[in-house]
Amino acid sequence: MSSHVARVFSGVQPTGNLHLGNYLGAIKNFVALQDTHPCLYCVVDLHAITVFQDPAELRHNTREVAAAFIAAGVDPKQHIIFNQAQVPEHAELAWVLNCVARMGWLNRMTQFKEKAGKDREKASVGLYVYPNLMAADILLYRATHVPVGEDQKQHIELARDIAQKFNNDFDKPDFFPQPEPLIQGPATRVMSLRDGTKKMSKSDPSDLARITMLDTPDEIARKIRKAKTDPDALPDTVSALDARPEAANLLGIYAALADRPLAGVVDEFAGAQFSKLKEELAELATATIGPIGAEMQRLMDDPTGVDAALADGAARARAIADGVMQDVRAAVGFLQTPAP
Ligand code: AQP
Repeated sequence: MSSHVARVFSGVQPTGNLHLGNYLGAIKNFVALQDTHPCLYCVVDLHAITVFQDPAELRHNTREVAAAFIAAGVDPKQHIIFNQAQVPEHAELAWVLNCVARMGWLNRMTQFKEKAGKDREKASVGLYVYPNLMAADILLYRATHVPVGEDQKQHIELARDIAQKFNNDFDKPDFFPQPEPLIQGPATRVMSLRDGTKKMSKSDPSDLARITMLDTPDEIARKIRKAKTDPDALPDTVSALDARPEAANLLGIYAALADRPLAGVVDEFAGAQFSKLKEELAELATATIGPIGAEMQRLMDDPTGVDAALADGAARARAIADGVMQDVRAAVGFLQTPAP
């Protein structure tokens, strides 16, 4: 039995084009967890620079992700929202964990292989050790639960392995908890609207592939209208969706936005044409995402409120991180001079 108190941590990169996949896979679940857990939600700017970011855009995108957290319903007073660079202990713990994690473990990470592509020699060293920084983000707060989309499962498993090796290496069996991924809801892997076999992603060259949190109602409706389909009517069982990626994606998005189980949504649209589903999905998406985008826009018009929430959150995050980092330094054997 772990003696650690339950605590939630998760992060989103400020790399622009925040989309429906980020919302349904992560941010919507952040909001739900606030009722049951103390939560820290981080704009992970240190992760973003593993691929070059224009500095002015990085500042803008950092505020935009924080605005998305708040607009979606995260309460920055009851919980903590902050950007990673304001808490330098993330980088400090990441260094220690670089020395705990093994090369062989990182070599298995599929996200690095996908993001580095064929030209692996030209990828930044940061992109390669990204999962160690992610483990540091979580363990710095001894977080026990991490709400993420399906694509992050392998990184959380690595964080568990790193936590366990640290505990074993330094003979402190309960030093770090084993963080649990929370991959929840009917849309844990939202797919591209142009290709139901590809993940919806910020970097897809086609803007039609994703619905962004700042799309206007007209843009949302247009993208759903143009979404790829297949020629058949919608199926009447969930298992039939295995062979129907585009139907699976649109029905999954509908279920997640409506907060309903997928089976009920499949029943409702069984035998209908895609056009009916698209019409109702456009209406639902506009009603649910539209107000969040409008509130994000309002917060971004004068970002002083967002900046204040991030500064206040960083100070409170740092108070937790400082205590854990002192324990880490002591465990590793770093000499610490007490403050005068
Ligand atoms: N398509 C998705 N479906 C469900 N969840 C998703 N997430 C990302 N894409 C989907 C979840 O969103 C959270 C924040 O992700 P991130 O900021 O780390 O961004 P990312 O994974 O780099 O986003 P993209 O869109 O996948 O970017 P690129 O274009 O770089 O590949 C995470 O919890 C993630 O699981």
